[in-house]
Amino acid sequence: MFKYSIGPWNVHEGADAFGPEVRETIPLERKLRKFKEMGFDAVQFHDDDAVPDMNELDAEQIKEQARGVKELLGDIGLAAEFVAPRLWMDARTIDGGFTSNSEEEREYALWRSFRSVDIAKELGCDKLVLWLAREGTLCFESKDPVRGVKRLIEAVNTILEYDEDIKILIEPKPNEPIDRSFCPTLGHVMGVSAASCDPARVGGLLESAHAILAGLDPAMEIAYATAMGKLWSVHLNDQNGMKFDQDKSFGVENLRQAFNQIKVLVENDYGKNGEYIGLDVKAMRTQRLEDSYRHAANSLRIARLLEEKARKFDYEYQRKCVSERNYEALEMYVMELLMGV
Ligand code: XUL
Ligand code: MN
Repeated sequence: MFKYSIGPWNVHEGADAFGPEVRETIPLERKLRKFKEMGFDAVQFHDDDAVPDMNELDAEQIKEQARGVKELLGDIGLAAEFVAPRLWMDARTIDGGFTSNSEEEREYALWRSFRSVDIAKELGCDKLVLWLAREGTLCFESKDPVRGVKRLIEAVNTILEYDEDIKILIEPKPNEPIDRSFCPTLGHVMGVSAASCDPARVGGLLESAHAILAGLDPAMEIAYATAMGKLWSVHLNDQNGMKFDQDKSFGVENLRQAFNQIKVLVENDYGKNGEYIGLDVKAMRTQRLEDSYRHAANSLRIARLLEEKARKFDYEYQRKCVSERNYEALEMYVMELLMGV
C-alpha cells in the first residue's frame, strides 16, 4: 500500500487566468483535518502555505511560526513531505528568480529558498521542491541561455551548501508560465543533478501533466528517473492534451497511461525509502464550495483502484504474449483489465 500526500493549494478558490475566485478560502487547519479524514498520510507545503506573509518576517520569526504548524500536524497525525519556495508570485521574480538578469532578484530567490529549507527542517522533512516556474525566457534574446543554465546550477549548489541534509527535488515543467524553460524535463533534471556539487542530494519530482505537456508519457518519465535512482516524489494528475496546465483528477483523461504510472511505481517498490505519492490536482472551477474536496477524493480512489489492478497484473500471460510477440493480445489484456471484464 502506498502512502499519499496532497498540498493545501489543491483545495483552492477556483480563480483562473480569465476569472476571479468562485469559492471561499478554507482555513489551513480545516483543510489539514479533512485531508487526514480522507486518508492522506502527509502534506506538501509551499513555504507561505506554512508561514503566510513570510516576506514581512525575519528568519527566526519564520522558524517560530513553522514550529506552530509542526505542532498542528502532530496533533492531527500528518507528516510533512516537502516545502517548496513560492518563487513565482513576488514582484522580484517577475523575470525569474535564480536566473533573473538582476543580482538583487537572484538574491531574493535564494533568501526565499533558504527560508524554505528552514521551514522544512522545522516541519521535520528534508525535501525542498523547486518548481522553476519562471526560470527561462518569454523572449529568447532577453537572457543568455547558457548562463541561465549555469545560474540555475549555481543556485542549486548554494542551497546544498546552506544545509548539509537538504535534498532538492526539481519539478520540471516545459512551459507555462514561462515559454522556454531552462530545465523542462526530468532528463534535464538529471543533467543539473550530475553537474551539481552533490548529485546524491539532487533528484526529481515527476508531475504527470507536465510530462504530457512536454509531449512525453509520464509513465516513461517515472521509469527513467527510477532507473537513475532519482524519483523522490510524484505529482499524479491528468491533462487533456497540449493545453494550459489543467491539473485534472488523476486518470480521468488518460486511464491507461495512469495505470502504467502506477504499474511502474508498484513494480519498483516506490515508497520503500519513505516516498509518498503526491496528488497535485485542482477542482474544476464549476465546483461548489461544499464539494471542494471531491477531485482529491476521486484521485485518491482512482489511484488506489489502479494500484489494486497493477498488483493483479498477469505477468505469466504477459510473458506468453511477449514470447509470441503478440502485442495486440497483450494490449487487449490491459484494456480488459482496466474495463473490468
Ligand atoms: C505547478 C505545480 C506546483 C508545484 C509545487 O504547476 O505543479 O504546484 O507542484 O510548487
Ligand atoms: Mn506539481
